[in-house]
Amino acid sequence: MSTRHPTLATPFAERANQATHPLTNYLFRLMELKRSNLCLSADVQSARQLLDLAEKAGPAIVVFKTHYDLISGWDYNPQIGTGAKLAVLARKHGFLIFEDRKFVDIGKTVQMQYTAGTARIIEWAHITNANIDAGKDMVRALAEAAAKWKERINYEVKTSVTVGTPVSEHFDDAEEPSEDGRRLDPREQNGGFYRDGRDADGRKGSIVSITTVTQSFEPVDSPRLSKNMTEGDEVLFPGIEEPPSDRGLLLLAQMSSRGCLMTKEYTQACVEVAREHKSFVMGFVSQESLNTEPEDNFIHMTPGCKLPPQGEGENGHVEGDGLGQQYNTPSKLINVCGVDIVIVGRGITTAMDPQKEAERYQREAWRAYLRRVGQ
Ligand code: 6AU
Repeated sequence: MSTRHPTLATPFAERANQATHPLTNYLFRLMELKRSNLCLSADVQSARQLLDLAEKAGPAIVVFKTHYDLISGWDYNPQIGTGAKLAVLARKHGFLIFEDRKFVDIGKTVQMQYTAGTARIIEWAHITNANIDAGKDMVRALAEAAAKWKERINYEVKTSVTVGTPVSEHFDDAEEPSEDGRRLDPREQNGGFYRDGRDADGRKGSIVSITTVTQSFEPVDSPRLSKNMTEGDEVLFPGIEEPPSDRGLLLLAQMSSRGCLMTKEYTQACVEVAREHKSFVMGFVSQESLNTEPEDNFIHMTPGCKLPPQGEGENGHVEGDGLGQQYNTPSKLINVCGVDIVIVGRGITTAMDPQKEAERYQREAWRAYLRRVGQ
């Protein structure tokens, strides 16, 4: 760990002013406002449990971390699905969404995994992360995808509908992909009927008109994640504006697991890549602060965090999980190792009362931060 890098003694409010990434600036201000440097790792089984946890723990946290691929019943609908619902809760309680996707592949593949496919991570996750074993071009590829997406999101799809009488050449049997690339059931394009006018049961239907949908892009100002969701969508966490539409990346620089194969050279390469992509890379998932150059102001988020059971004192020993995970207390990680945000999963999710436990972690982690900056 760097010895007393200036960021270790600098309050988050000041680091916000120095931040080059708009989302890092926002996150530091949110942390001061909520007096929280806690990220909840919501590794639960179902989408219902996930949303319930976000609703309950939302007030205590600043980042909500997901692994969308371990959630059963994840609804991929971009407007009303799980990501969009999470975005509504993020607006209401004031937290950022971090999809812990750990991208690692060639540039083109990670671009597609990030922006397209089933989950369309970029649509609902403010932050994601990457393992840079595949090389630094992958980070550039993700940065370019995020920049392109941001450019596009500032234009809202305007839909206009016209109705007319069908002509025979409209009824060709080839399936066409929808706007989002999905193969459409021919009935989806034809009001519930197959193209020869039969419905699914083989009955003839009579077609009196055909609807044409035209889409164009118009500029919009709002950076909100999900533009089409209305129910409860207007509730905005007080005291701060909506987060910017910029996306952020954390580099997986060190891991909490026993026997981790990431070398010092790998970690150093992460730091160098981060410095090259300051407008996209916010910082690191790491076990210690990696800020060493005077102008470094990266944010550090750290998993492998647990408090000893109540009554054992904040520095008591915490056992690993028997599957390689190792734990440290918030006090050690924040004060000694110099990290900014602790990532807590099972310490909260398996508690009898996850809401109260999240509040206890929030208090402990914030107290450790205040001690570190001498407040
Ligand atoms: O608190 P836990 O042990 O229940 O959960 C820790 C969470 C899990 C891991 O996938 C993740 O943190 N994690 C990561 C991340 C965030 O990338 C890196 C790491 O080194 N260790 C780790 O546990 O969702």
